[in-house]
Amino acid sequence: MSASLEGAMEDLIKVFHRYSGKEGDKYKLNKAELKNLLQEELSDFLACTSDSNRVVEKIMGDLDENKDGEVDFQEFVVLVAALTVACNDFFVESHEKNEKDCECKK
Ligand SMILES: [Ca+2]
Ligand SMILES: [Ca+2]
Repeated sequence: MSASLEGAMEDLIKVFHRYSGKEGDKYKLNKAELKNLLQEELSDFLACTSDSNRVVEKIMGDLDENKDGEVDFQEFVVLVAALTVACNDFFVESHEKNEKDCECKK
């Protein structure tokens, strides 16, 4: 699998529409669709939280900038960007930790 930004952007769009098209407005995620997307696509992320319903409520409230009760693509991208930043922090952190571990073994 090659990692390309273009491919990642395309995937992002495809994933959004796969879930947004299930109910109601085809171009927006309602709460059920958002929950479905989070469970299917970000299961590890939801797995570390004990109360997934509350997390979905919280994410929904945080994301829904224009308060129409649904998450459009623009609002969704904000979530993905925030999660990506969080993942990057984790990546950098564990990378640095690994390097330290290597030094200790020398
Ligand atoms: Ca929808
Ligand atoms: Ca909205």
